Amino acid sequence: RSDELAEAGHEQVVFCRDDATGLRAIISIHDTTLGPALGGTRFHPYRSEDEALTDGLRLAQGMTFKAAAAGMALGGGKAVIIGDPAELKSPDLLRAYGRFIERLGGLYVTAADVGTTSADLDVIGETTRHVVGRGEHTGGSGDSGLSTATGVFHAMRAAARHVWGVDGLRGRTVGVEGAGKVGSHLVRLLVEEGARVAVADPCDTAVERLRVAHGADVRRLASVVNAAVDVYAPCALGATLTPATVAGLRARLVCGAANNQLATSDVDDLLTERGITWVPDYVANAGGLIQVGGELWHRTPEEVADQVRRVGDTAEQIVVGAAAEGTSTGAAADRLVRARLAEARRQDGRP
Ligand code: NAI
Ligand code: K
Repeated sequence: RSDELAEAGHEQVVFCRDDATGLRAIISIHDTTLGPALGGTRFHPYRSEDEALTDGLRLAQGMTFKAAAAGMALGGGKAVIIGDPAELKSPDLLRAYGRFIERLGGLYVTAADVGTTSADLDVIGETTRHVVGRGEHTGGSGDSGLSTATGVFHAMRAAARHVWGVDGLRGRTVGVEGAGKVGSHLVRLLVEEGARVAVADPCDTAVERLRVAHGADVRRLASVVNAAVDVYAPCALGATLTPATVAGLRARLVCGAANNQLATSDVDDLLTERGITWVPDYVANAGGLIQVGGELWHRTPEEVADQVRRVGDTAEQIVVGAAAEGTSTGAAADRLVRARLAEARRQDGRP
């Protein structure tokens, strides 16, 4: 395992196995300083247990940062189930998995991720109380794409004020990569704001739906990362910011929903050197976590919407703070997170 992960200092890692259903899962709890570790369950055909562990540990740490940056009383955790969901997933396996979560007594709370759906969470919820993100008919808050898109939108507006010195995105051209559950809502919010939108998505139906809804306000490009746009919004896959794409970026602002946007950690500094403002991914895309966290505390939709709006305030604090201190935005966001964790430990009387 990499030194980086060893240094991350996870609190607890639980290996789960149920031979009757073929379940092999790893629950990684990174940090519970701020609250219970919340993070989704990824169901993926990892090639080895080691690969699954590495992915789970990395994702769990990411959740600690996402929750702390959003100012939530939540820690970071994530679970991975090893196997092809299309072949291995069964109600019995999900129920067996739920029993393992239940045993942790609420220290870990699960949600959906790649390979799991709200319907799966309903089944997991038959054997554990510690699950959020279920369907609306079973008391959950439903799909989180709109909350995530709204948070990205507020972050983008706040950062745009810093970049161009004027409020709003009217007249700016925004390149949205990925027109899925998040990207499609983001496109609508941008069009309503008066921005021009270019979308890239290999899926014809996803783009066609947007063209029908918004007409000439949305055009399609094969790729937006190096297109002539003011803002680049990665909302598909991670790792699209590489030394090569950053060298070719024409946008002055990067703000999107995709997780782990930096292909390598040095890209953060390359963006700063080129004078491009990057809203760190885990800051911009916290809206979904805010929504499912709201389920835990029985928040009203208005309270959740208000906290999603504050994603913009956090983004502003980070881009302004980075500029003032002459660091990258990634470093400024990490500083904010470490300060919040240290403050919480101090209040608990912990070293
Ligand atoms: P999704 O699966 O609904 O949509 C992704 C879209 O990207 C699909 O339409 C797909 O065709 C398209 N796509 C795939 N490869 C592409 C490429 N190379 N170029 C352009 N488009 C491509 O996923 P969703 O839920 O919209 O999430 C988007 C991203 O945001 C993911 O990285 C996800 O991890 C992240 N995210 C999502 C949250 C949520 O609440 N849904 C919360 C936080 C992060
Ligand atoms: K997620």
